Amino acid sequence: RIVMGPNNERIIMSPYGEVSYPETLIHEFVWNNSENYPNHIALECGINGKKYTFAQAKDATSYIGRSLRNMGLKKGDVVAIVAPNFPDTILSFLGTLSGGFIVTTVNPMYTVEEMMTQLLKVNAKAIITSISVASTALAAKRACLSHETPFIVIDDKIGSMPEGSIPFSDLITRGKSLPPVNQDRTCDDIAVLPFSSGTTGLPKGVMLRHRNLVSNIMMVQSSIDIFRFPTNTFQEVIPAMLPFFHIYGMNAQILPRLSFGAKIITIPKFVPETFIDVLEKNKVTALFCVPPIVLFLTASPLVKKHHFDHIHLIMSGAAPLAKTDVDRFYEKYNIDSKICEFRQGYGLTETGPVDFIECGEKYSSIGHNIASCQVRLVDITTKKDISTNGQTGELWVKGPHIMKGYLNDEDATKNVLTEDGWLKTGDIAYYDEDFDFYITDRLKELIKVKGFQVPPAELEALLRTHPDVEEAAVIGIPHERYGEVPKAFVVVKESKKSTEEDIKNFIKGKVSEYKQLRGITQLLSTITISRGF
Ligand code: 4UU
Repeated sequence: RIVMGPNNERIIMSPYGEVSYPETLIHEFVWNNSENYPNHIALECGINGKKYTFAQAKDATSYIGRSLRNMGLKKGDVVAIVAPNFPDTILSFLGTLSGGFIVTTVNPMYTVEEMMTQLLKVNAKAIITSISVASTALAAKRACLSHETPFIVIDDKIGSMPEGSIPFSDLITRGKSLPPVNQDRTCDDIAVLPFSSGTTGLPKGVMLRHRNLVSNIMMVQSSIDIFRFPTNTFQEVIPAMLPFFHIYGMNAQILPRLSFGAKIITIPKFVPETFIDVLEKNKVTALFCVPPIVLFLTASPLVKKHHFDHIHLIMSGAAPLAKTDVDRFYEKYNIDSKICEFRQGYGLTETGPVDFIECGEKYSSIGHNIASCQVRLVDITTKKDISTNGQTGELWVKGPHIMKGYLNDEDATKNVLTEDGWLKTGDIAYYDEDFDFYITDRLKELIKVKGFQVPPAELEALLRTHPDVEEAAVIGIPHERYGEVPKAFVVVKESKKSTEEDIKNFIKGKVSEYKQLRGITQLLSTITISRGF
């Protein structure tokens, strides 16, 4: 399993070997097998029931691409998608790619300020949003983009279309009569720019190529042989409540499962009653969760044993899974762990995202590195590779799935990506005698609330804009349900009287709900830094 590299690196190879993947653009890859089941449902809205078959969805994406070209967008332009999970959100993503453009996925929970930051960083040339978030997206657009920027709105039936917007459905109907777009791109072109703060600083655009997305899907597929292909009588049915804007929802759940013929039932927001309703009305076969949802499955009185009757897989990722929650799950529902299996995935936005998947019953482990994912563990003080099991080091990964770099940020790219292609994850890990890996800590500056990224640097920078604040530092503290929550340490300027409440409220309007400070400790005197020990 260990291969020595040219500079004495100890490279831990995947037990699953090397993967081969097609040289296909991601939006074409997704429909690769769809001729075998054109009339199966591909996408269905869990709220309003709107659905598309594979044949309809595939055609729609092509029409969307044509319409966007017809609006004057040019190859390589960036389109921002700011929408919760709806069938049309996923079609807009694939349609944008088929038009030859790049997508940036924006968190629909963002405030106007947060959206503006992302729209400006990527120089967005069009926005696709949905009625429920259109007012925020429109305010962001007006504040930072040109008046002519197309503003396209998905009708989610939650209100009325804002004036001057282009109905998303028009893209599909009008595109039919337009000429097809020449697919003159390679797999090394950028497909998507999801945002991540990486190991330090503010959120940055992660440049993921078509190759990164396609290879990662195949890397997972050839490592865990668990999903079932569609037949005349069977189809995987998967509720999609993890947001599509985040890499987990996008390329570890929705796109891969669609590629292999699953029916995706979109859920725009994780509301327990909505989720249970979807479980009641459908023969759901697999669940993709973050640890707070696993906790919900074990603890909520709404969840019943029969909801798992057809489920063969529960996947967790994006934050550490508690073994006690998995044990409690099996105990409570008395379900065979060989029939309904728990799996834990580990990965990062920067790696498209999956690097590890646990395939046995070591529920606190992230398991082995998946096919074609090479791994190193580097001692954080000596910078030498760890040579025995049980010792911790920083986890480095390499493979066809690693990002190209951060958009317009060479320094940040150099900090995490070595010249020979290793990505420093900023996570601390060790492996056991079976080469199963365990994440123990985080070296990087990142807080994860319910699996979502909260960059401390963003909150610190905001706190420093408060007129009474001299200095601020933000850390993550453990939280029973959310995993972690941000807490600030603040030095208030002499003679200023701001209270904790004032500072909390100051932050409140400026960042999304999940980034809100859950605690503030005021340091009343300034910190003195002693020198000359
Ligand atoms: C401990 O959260 C993600 C990606 C999630 C993912 C990946 C593969 C989910 C399912 C799957 O199969 O990406 P980011 O960029 O938002 O956050 C990355 C960081 C990691 O560096 C690590 O600190 O999130 C943390 N993380 C985990 N920590 C991700 N997965 C895990 C995990 N255990 N299983």
